[in-house]
This record gives sequence, C-alpha cells and structure tokens, in this order.
Amino acid sequence: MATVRLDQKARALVRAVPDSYERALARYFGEGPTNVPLARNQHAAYCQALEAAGVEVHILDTDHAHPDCMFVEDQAVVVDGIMLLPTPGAPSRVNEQPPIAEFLMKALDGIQTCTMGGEARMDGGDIIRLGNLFFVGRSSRTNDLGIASLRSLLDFFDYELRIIDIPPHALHLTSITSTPSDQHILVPEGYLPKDAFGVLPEGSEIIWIPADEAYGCNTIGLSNGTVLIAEGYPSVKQALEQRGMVTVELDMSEIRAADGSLTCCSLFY
Ligand code: CIR
Repeated sequence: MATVRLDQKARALVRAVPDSYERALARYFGEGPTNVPLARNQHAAYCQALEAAGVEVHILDTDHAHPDCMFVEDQAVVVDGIMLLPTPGAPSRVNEQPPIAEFLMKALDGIQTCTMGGEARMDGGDIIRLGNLFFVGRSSRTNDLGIASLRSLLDFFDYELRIIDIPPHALHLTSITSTPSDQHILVPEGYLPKDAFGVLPEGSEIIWIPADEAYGCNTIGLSNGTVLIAEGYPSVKQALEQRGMVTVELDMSEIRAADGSLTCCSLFY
C-alpha cells in the first residue's frame, strides 16, 4: 500500500474478486465491470506480478456480499508497525473491514491498532507516502476528522502530513497519483494545482503526465526496482523508464471499470 516505504513492501494482502463484482461502485474512471471471469484473470496476473517481484502475497477469501471487497487498500493503514482502521467513506464498504483487520492483527502479532470514532471518515486510498513525508487527500471519502486521526498516528513518528484537496472528478488521491519510488510522485496535468504538494525534499521530483493518462499515474513501486504500471499509458511508461525504473505492464481494464487501480488491490504490511 502507498503508506509503506518501498523497502517495507515485502508482504501484500489481496482479496479475490467476488461474484457480485458487477455491482461494484463506479463513478469516475469506470462505468461498472461487466466481465467477472476477466477481472479474475487480471487479478491473478496482478498477484503473479507481485510475486515475481519478490512480494509474499496472501489472498484473503472474498466476500460475495461486498462487491468492492477486492479494494483492500482502503480498509487499513499500516505505518511502521502501527495500524489505523479507518471508518470507510462509502457506507456500503464499512463491513468489508473486519476480516482484513483480523488477518492483520494475527499477522502482525501485537500491533498497536487505532480506530476512528464519530463522524471521522477515511479511505486508505487517500494516502500516499514519499519517504517520510505523507500526503492525504481530502475527498468525498476522507474528511477533516479522518485526517485528524491520521495526523495523530503520524505525530507519533514525527512524520509530516500535507493535505491535498481532491477535485470532484476524482475518487481518491491514489486514483490520480502514486510514488513509484521514494523520490518521485506521478501526477496528471489539470487535476491538482502545480503547488499542491508544497516543497518536496531535495532530490525528489513531481513527474507531470498528460491528463488523458490520469489513470496510469497509479503505479506500484517495489523494492527490487520494478514498477507495476497499467497497460496502455505510454507517457507514464516512458517517464519512469527514462528515470531508470523497470516497468511491468498489467491489463487493468476490468479493475478500472470499478474505479480500482493497481494500489487499491493491495495492502502492504
Ligand atoms: C469504490 O468506489 O470504493 C471502489 N469501486 C473503488 C475503490 C478504489 N480504491 C482506491 O482507489 N484505493
């Protein structure tokens, strides 16, 4: 997941595609999935690509009652051995969380866990991490109280958190950005102001990508130098390869159809 530094991405939790996937929420990039078998094939290829890059992948049983359950990134935030279980911003997704929380608590025996109360809302997909600098999207899923909960957790480590306002035509911060390395942020033109991220640490760079490749800005950088990217976004591929990164392209069409991106399907822990 985006909240883990590249060197911490050794293990990923993923969740298989449910029979109900055609009813997944879709409002931004997608018009709704129509081909569950194809989604399953794409998800299997995704898991294989993670494994080929040296990631240990654990596949959690799917939950047919929750069409969006494969998008595990939104359900937990693990930062350096502390876990935040956010209250997800979409009411239909709230009950996806218990088995994920249970798995992580067992896998990370004794992990300190924080929860959210009251009106606080957050999807993990609104967080990206550039080394020790964090960005959170204020979006239709993540509100100021949710951001305050995240800030309390990050204060524990003295990590800085900067807020990015997500425009109404995008779902999450990770829907339109990612950190393919601990020094680079991919951002599409026309979605965020040029100064949205503030001054970055020395040696870091924002890579601006044409707006028509906004979906391609979501990538997964892995510790072996490989970056998983969605197939069909040539500017993203070229920009990363020009900077020495090795890309692996994956067909994400049926995952995009439900507004899901590469990072959404993994929770690194
Ligand atoms: C949703 O609307 O919640 C799902 N259909 C897509 C979630 C994608 N997750 C993410 O961007 N982190």
